[in-house]
Amino acid sequence: MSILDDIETIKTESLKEVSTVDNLESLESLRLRFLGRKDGHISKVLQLLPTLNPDEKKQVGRQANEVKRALEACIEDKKRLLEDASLNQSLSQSALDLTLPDRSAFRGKLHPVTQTMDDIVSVFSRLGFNLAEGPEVETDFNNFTALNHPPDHPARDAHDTFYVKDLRDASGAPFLLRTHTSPVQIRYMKSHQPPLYIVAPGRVFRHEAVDATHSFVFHQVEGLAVDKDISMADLKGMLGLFAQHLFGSKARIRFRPSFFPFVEPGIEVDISCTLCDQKGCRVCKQSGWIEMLGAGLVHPHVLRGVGYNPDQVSGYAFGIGVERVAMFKYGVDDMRLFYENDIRFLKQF
Ligand code: FA5
Repeated sequence: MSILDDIETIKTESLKEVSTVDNLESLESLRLRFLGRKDGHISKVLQLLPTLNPDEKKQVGRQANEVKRALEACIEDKKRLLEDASLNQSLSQSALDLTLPDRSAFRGKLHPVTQTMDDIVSVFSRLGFNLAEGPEVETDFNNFTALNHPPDHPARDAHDTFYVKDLRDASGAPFLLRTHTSPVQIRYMKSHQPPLYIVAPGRVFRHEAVDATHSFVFHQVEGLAVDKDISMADLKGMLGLFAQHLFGSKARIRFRPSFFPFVEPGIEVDISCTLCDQKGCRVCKQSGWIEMLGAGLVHPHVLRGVGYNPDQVSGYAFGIGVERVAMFKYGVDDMRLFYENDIRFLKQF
């Protein structure tokens, strides 16, 4: 048998074996047997080349290389087929089911009181108000004195105050946890000139008994506008717009006379209960109205105290109870639910 016949035999046998081999290991050992550098059948043929005459050398060389290339391509195709088959097999055997829907992680969200506070601020910022902030630990001066509560004034008793032990300001007065957001008015007016329109959201503290509508830590959004010729009509118009933005076009407001030392006149503002169309429900306690905020025109003493001239500018201010708004918005009749942090309750908002 000539070398060319040997090459033909190698070709036929190797291609036949490649077609029948059924796993990657056998394919690799087949490759080494036929194409291995040292001992492979093809290499052995090529090693004979130096012993051949030039014509044979050319023919055998060409033939051997052609078979080598064909076999390499064939082995490569088979390898891909076997790899795919083995991947499919392991996928079908494993417990992984790629068609199952994912188990989405539970995402946290903002607390309903925070959402409500953000909503209130967003309504006022759309109406042209800027955001202002103040600290929770305040001076007695900003929380009371500058807001027209002189020392020993009985109105101070209306706010049961938490004092910060052993911490006193330069005048010797104790620091306190702010009892309302109104001191932000003082801070802002002292550092800005009118016209000014601000809202100041934040946490406030009162040493009060907790019940369905009272907490000892709660949130307020303070509003303040100081400009030329501000009147009660501006306050009423603005609060009416606010109520309609937040609770819908049917919402109405009503003013009741009240007293806060830092405004004159002082009022309390109720919003019509849109949950029951004012027919009476458990949230509005059958009255058709919900008390939501205190307000009034900034007292001339306060304006003078921050260096403004009450003959040239006037202003209105209001302080909204955020929890009360949240209760109304979500139809919750007990404020304590907001603080218990029961995930089943909070998940609803
Ligand atoms: C004040 O705090 C005034 N600073 C509001 C104000 C600002 C008046 C500017 C005039 C001008 P009052 O104590 O009424 O006012 O509180 C305002 C709102 O906070 C109330 O209408 C109520 O919605 C809410 N609120 C009062 N006390 C509590 C409490 N203990 N728990 C939860 N919300 C409360």
